[in-house]
Amino acid sequence: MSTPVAAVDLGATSGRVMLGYVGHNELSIRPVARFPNTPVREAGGLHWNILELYRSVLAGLAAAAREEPGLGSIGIDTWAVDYALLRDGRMLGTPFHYRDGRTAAGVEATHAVVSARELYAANGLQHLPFNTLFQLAADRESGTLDGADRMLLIPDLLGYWLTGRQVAERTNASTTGLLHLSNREWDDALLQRVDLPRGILPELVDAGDRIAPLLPTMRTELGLARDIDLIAVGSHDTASAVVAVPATTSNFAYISCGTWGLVGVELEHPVITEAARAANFTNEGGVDGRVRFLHNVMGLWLLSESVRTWESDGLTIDLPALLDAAAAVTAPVAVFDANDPGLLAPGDMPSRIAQLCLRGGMPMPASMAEFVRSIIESLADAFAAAVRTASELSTQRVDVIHLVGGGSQNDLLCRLVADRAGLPVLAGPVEATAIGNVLIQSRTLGAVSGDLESLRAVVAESLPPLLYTPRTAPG
Ligand code: LFR
Repeated sequence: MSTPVAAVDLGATSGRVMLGYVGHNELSIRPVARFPNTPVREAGGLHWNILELYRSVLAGLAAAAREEPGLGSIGIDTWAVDYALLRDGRMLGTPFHYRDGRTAAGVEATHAVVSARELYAANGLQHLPFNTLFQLAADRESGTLDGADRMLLIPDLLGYWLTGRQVAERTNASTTGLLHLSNREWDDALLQRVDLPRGILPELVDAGDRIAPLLPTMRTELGLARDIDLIAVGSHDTASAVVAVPATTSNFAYISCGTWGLVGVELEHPVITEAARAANFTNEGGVDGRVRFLHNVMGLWLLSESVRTWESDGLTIDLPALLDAAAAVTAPVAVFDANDPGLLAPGDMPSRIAQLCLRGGMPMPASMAEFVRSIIESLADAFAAAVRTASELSTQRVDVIHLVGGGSQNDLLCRLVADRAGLPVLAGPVEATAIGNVLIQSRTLGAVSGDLESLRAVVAESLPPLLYTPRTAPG
């Protein structure tokens, strides 16, 4: 029997604690707790309800310990870029949500001293207005940084509360914009140039490292029978998801589709050409030193924010029925730019989409079903285009697209991506992120061994993906 491990996986709309079991060529995973992640807006901005999330994580871990008293370890992953500021170990304020608008001031202040080109050469990141370095610059400009002596990314913050040790796991640290691409160490020269305090950044660790045992008080609180370690996993959720792509060839692209659609290829070396910068492709750090060469497409956010708008207008939405109705739409619908930055902030998504259609001279969706069809067609179009661009820019051949995460359950999306890309789509697993988290813990515990290819073979064997064959030739 394999040693059970607990994966804490927090996404932008919901969190979960899963129990995972990995043995030689077998893997299984089951949820022990699921809870919503609902941001809160106050006069000062949009925030994560971090204490509520932490409470839910603790309750989930306690449930995991009850179900599996022999629990072997814990790993934590969340969305990237966001952080808490601390002083003397205490959190200052409530972490901001990356969709908060305060970052514009940080982008401006940063670009005043270092150009977008220079930044790309140093950190290899696509420009996203919420990259950590822009958020920190905004905090410096507003005085929010004053008095802080530590910055902890969200998974590292939760890990600190569990173990008392402050670290920065490298895959997630790579999304800050403050790691140098050449050695993936904190970039002292850049920090100095952009006037951010080096001292707030903790020691770096790698996925697979043992961070520390849980604090004795936490062990008691969770009802754990013995000492266990918090193990660093790909703490950036997308890094964990890419670990669990059930690829059996090296010529694959991935789409990790949840709130965002992260579309790209895995590489050994970064690509920081001018063409890659212009296409806004990022070189994020992957597990085992791989490079996640990808582009952020808006993802299912477009759908969830539309549903939220309709519901706040008093409408009752039956999402499965709405998706069926969208699949049955036969009239041609508008394909808008799913990468449009105007779609980033929370708000009235249907109106913004209608505006995009109007500006593009495209037919306005006439019903809710047509709206949803238009969203999914537009996402599929952007996904297919990003796969093509990733392949061209990296010269990595792509024979198959792996679509993992929540979006892999959306039959229409998978079918349309296959058709628009002219490539087979292999859909699943849905819980790729938690599985990647479980696999890296299990490798550290010795339940499984080998490189990412061996881990992926275990996923492919245990959770075979669903094939969508394109009805068109490659475009
Ligand atoms: C996906 C994700 C993306 C990151 C975005 C913001 O959950 O982690 O990879 O760009 O959220 O953190």
